[in-house]
Amino acid sequence: MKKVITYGTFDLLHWGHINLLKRAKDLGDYLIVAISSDQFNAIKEKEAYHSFENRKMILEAIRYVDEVIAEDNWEQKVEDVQKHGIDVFVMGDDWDGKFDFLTEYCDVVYLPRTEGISTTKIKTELFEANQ
Ligand code: C2G
Repeated sequence: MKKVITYGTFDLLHWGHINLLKRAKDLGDYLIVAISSDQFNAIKEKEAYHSFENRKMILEAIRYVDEVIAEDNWEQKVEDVQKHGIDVFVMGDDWDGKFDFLTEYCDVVYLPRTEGISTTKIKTELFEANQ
């Protein structure tokens, strides 16, 4: 069984996230998603609308996702890859090159980001629409 992992906040889930998750799953047989905890989001200077628990519940409902774990820090990726027997690490290419150190442990794939959608865009447009 080929195992794939990806990391992210996945707040206000949208079709760009789904595109990423679908392509990630297509690279193997089992997809683990490590969702940033609320505490780690603070470190990333991101404030998610949905709590970790609710973002986890939403991701677990997606057909492409087989398991959801917590992402609590920047340093856990090597341990996660080894502990879960990961074959492929996947991220959107806004992270291109940032996780190449993992090539020692698994394949590293950066997939093109989906243009035209982002959580920030959703927040901004909803805010402006309600002025
Ligand atoms: N993504 C995408 N297309 C978009 C928006 C997001 O392909 N239009 C991808 C991102 O490239 C990322 C994933 O969806 O691979 C999750 O995006 P975010 O929730 O914004 O995650 P991020 O804050 O980048 O967290 O340790 C890694 C970090 O936790 C990544």
